Amino acid sequence: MTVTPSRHAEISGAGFAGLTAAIALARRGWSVRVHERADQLREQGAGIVLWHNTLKVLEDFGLIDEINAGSMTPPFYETRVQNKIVSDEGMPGIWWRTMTRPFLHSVLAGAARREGVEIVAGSEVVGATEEGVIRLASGAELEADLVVGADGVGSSVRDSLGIDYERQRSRDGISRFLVPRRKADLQKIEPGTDWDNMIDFWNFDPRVLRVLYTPANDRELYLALMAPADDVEGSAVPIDLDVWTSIHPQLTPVLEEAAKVEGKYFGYQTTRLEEWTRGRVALVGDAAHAMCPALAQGGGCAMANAYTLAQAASDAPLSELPDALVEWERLERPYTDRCQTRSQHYADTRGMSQGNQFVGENNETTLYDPTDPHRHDVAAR
Ligand code: 5PR
Repeated sequence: MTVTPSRHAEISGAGFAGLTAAIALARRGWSVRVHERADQLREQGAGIVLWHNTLKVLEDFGLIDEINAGSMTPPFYETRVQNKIVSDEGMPGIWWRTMTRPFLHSVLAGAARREGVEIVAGSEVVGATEEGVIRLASGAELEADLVVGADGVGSSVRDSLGIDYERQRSRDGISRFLVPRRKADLQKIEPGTDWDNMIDFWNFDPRVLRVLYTPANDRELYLALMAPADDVEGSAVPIDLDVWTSIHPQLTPVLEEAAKVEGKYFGYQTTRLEEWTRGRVALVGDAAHAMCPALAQGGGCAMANAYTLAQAASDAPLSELPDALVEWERLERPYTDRCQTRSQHYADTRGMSQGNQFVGENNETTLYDPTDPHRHDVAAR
């Protein structure tokens, strides 16, 4: 690890990408300030699956014990269509953990603070320049050697630099909930089912409504409810309990819990930027590459790219930092581009209903190791 003192980074966004970049930079000797426009530092989202690529980053940060203590690996990954099992696999050889987003966020925020990162809540970054100056909503301007735009799909950092992008939408979308497990009640309905499995329940007839059931720990269950955007009842939040229980009656206890939660429906989308960097500014996470969640790699690519960005920026002489960012994008972006294309494909075709797709080239980013210094050797040969 190169330790490069007296380098300073300003980061917009204290989500998973921004905090990962912050930790990785601070561990390489940078002084780091993270701006979060929300008044409180917390994660609004529900659940997440982390794979090898992100777990390697968390391992490098020394956070695996903490992550393990608050997460789980479901014994099987099961897919059902019209409540018939089409695949049920133990995901051999794949390192994966399920957890809640608030939990992952608190682990990252805690680690960032321990590494000396300054996190400022209620501080909104409205723009940046390629010379490395950020502008706050308050009018203040701050200079940095590196600016990281980790400010989400609506990124002000990206838009202030005039970086153009395409947006591709899918016909489906999702609302997500954290609810109590209610395992005993589920077992009363289906005693033979292992309610610790991750189960992807698809239904096409009489209507397209899908429930992705993901235990996140002993107490909490992550439910993702997918419906076409043009299904007014199916995409309503709070959810229409009668509609959902009529299609998925075996999930009634946990759907009842989801119906109590406010929630928000998000349409699936992919954004592709003309470039991820401009001068001393680099974009990571949804600011750079919003993607469909089919392969569960939005957070994974965000954290992997934030980590490798910190590496690339630390290894370069400061005067050559803009070129180093261009080179970082050239090396790392193709993995994310391919993952976005695959995830969009599975969203458009509803192909996850065919059973476990975590095989072959679909696992390219899942199994990626951002901490391996030789990771590009094969591609370069
Ligand atoms: N997999 C995961 C997930 O959270 C979602 C999807 C697939 C882990 C929804 O966010 O296809 O929608 C999906």
